[in-house]
Amino acid sequence: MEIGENCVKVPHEKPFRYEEDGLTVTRGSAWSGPGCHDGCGVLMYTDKNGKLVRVEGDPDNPYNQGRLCCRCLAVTECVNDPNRLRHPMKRDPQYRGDATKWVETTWDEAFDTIEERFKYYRKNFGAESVSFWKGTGRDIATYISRLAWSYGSPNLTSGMNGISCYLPRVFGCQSTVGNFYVGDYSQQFADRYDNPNWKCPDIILIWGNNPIVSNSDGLYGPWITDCMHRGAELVVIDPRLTWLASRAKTWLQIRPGTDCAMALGLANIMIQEGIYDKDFVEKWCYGFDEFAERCSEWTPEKTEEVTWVPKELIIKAAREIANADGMALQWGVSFDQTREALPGSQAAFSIVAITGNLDRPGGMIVPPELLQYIGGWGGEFLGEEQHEKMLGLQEFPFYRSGVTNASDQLIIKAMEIGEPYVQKAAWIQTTDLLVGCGPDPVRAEKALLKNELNVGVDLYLTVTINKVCDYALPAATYPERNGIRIGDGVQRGETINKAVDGGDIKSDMEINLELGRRLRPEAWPWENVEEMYSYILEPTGEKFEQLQKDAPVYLPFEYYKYEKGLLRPDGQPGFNTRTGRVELWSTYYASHNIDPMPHYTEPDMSPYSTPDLYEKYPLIFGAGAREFNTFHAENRRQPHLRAIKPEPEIEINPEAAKKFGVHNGQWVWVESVYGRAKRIVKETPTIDPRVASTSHGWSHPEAGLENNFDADDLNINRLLDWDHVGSTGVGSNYKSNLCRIYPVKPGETNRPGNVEEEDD
Ligand SMILES: Nc1nc2c(c(=O)[nH]1)N[C@H]1C(S)=C(S)[C@@H](COP(=O)(O)OP(=O)(O)OC[C@H]3O[C@@H](n4cnc5c(=O)[nH]c(N)nc54)[C@H](O)[C@@H]3O)O[C@H]1N2
Ligand SMILES: Nc1nc2c(c(=O)[nH]1)N[C@H]1C(S)=C(S)[C@@H](COP(=O)(O)OP(=O)(O)OC[C@H]3O[C@@H](n4cnc5c(=O)[nH]c(N)nc54)[C@H](O)[C@@H]3O)O[C@H]1N2
Ligand code: SF4
Ligand SMILES: [Mo]
Repeated sequence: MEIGENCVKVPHEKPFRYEEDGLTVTRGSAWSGPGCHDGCGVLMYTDKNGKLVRVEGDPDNPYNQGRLCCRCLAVTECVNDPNRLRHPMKRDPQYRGDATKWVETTWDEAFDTIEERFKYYRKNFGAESVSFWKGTGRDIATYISRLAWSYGSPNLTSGMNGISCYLPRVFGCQSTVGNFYVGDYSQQFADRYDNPNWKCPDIILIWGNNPIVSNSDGLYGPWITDCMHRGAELVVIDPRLTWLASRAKTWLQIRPGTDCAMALGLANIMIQEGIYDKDFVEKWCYGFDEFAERCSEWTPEKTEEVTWVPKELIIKAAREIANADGMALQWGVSFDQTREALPGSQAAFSIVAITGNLDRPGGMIVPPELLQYIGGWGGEFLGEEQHEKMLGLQEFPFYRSGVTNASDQLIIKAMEIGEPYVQKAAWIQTTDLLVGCGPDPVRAEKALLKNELNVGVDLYLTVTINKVCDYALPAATYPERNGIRIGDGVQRGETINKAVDGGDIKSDMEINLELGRRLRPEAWPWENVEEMYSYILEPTGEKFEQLQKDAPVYLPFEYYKYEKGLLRPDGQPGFNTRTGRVELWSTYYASHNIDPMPHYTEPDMSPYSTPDLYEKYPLIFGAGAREFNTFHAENRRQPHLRAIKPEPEIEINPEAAKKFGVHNGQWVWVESVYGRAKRIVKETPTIDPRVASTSHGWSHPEAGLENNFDADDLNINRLLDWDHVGSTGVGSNYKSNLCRIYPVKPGETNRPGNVEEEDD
């Protein structure tokens, strides 16, 4: 489609770069780094010396309407940070772990060596001997996938056991309706809340998500409060009393990891009371009777027993959701971070279906996609033979259903034992794997150390790079580079516009283009990244340089696509499934030998699945609830952000504090069967006495890289393990494990050489 033809361009009074009060202003959007998935409209102010002096929200950008959260407001503290990695660095592999042994090198030397080594491994051991780690990936993921696949390696991975971010929800949704749907907050319209076709949701069901804090998956959190101002009410399902939960009509304080049971229980009430959308179900749903039968065992009593939520509240919530004239499901990573993540996501999405909230104003919508590179870019270069070697494909047949990530668990194992084939090198780009991304960092570190060559690409010399890498390549922040926005429900065309010259650094895209060109020239035919962006934008008819001026550009949008034949490739009315209907009984899951309907499974560790363990570790803990000021392992060294929350806390009920003999403000060890990490007790009366919650990604940069920023002591992922994933290879438990708590004694540490290490 031509941009311009039926598209809405937001009018700009000024060009994308202009002068104001002695400063240069560059209009653009914010993507990583530092980390975020959102892409809010920004105005970047640079002074005469080219230094970034402040960043403001662009009031003309409909996405954020002039607002910014603290991480963008403080981005100057990252861009101008003297501690940034400013030149390519290398270190002799025999000194891995020694922060004093890094020496500066040139880009040419780094590229030459990496090219030579990667070609050598490909020739002698197969390209599958090199793994590519991308963490949350951001818009960089697209280019990492092309690098891995064009090189010939199928072992591209996130570093999150069981690919437990986003993907399980996407599958849960697609298994039912064939597309990925998001809540309708008017984000697809350039005139936003004023658009006459839009309707505010009556109810926003915030489930395992904290959008005000996390702005996750293409949603800008303040849209929720915008909708509340316009009459939307909230039902929140969360073990914690979040800011939004405290303003909800109904808050279901759920036992972590039991969301699937809750979904089946809610659906059962709607079905028993006949308050589901009978018309929609009759016309459009497949397998309703079987689904109703499956739900029937989930009486309010049983649902209460499993989820720990009083049945009266569950019934109240079911009625509120079912009776809403427009309900948006705002769900989060908690669904992905349970072991059996697929049925849980499927169950939750079934509620959207039986309440008829698909493709309607104020319900759930299929956002128009400018560019579809969400599953990766460049798969055609991998070839069938190499794809067959992707780790996970043999063990988890579900991976054949279009899963583009290899199993990180199995890559770690291959590094350890050389089976089913050897591992020689790792490319670690935009992830601090050993500080908060993957579980069990001790094991991951040992495995990575077996590789001959590890390369890290980051804004900083991170703990991961210091512990295991031989090269560190400095990447650019968003004010220092050009880019285009891809992925995450993009309903608009945006560019990232360079405002600052970062010196001897390169953008991730430049790095990947250069290395890609050396390793597989035909996959990277572009002279520069701007040419590459224009190539990607070809289907839209817009060139990068033009989009810079025009952005944001909004695509046309329609509701009720399923009635108009706009969802299916064959142009017929209906949903994009085999039956053309919403499949409450999923033919897609059935064809992959998965139970076609959702069923509940207890978490790996729980008071009921492991009662003996529960006696020793009598607290359920969730690791990783997001905080405003930090993005995973990032932002700990930006003074204004750190000041918001200087230290890692664990929220426990005062009753639990008493039971464990600890008190508010005290440093404690939080320990599971796998390991322990330090936290400060935050007595929180609103949390269940049997449940604890903490954030992840913690380090103390002030402790110095020679001490690995204290990450050995602070990384909560030491309490998690690589072994347990869902039966499909998708999903793992980050948010429902068992722990105990005890005070830290003076001098106690997890640093190598201590007791815990020797026990390993
Ligand atoms: N316990 C626990 N662990 C979790 C989670 C949880 O909830 N609980 N969540 C999981 C989830 S959902 C995710 S997605 C992962 C995320 O895990 P990661 O992807 O590792 O997340 P970050 O710490 O944001 O990013 C890591 C590194 O990227 C660098 N970086 C930032 N921007 C850029 C850039 O533009 N270019 C480059 N090259 N580097 C950049 C940062 O400096 C940082 O060192 O963590 C997972 N780990
Ligand atoms: N500031 C900030 N923003 C971020 C990130 C960040 O690190 N910092 N990370 C980004 C990434 S990669 C992701 S994936 C998203 C994730 O964004 P969210 O989905 O919002 O992630 P969380 O804060 O981990 O979890 C949301 C809520 O789920 C609750 N919860 C925990 N366990 C359960 C459970 O078993 N059931 C239910 N129903 N609720 C539960 C937690 O208490 C929390 O309030 O955020 C993105 N945005
Ligand atoms: S959500 Fe916050 S950090 Fe992310 S782009 Fe918007 S303002 Fe920046
Ligand atoms: Mo994530």
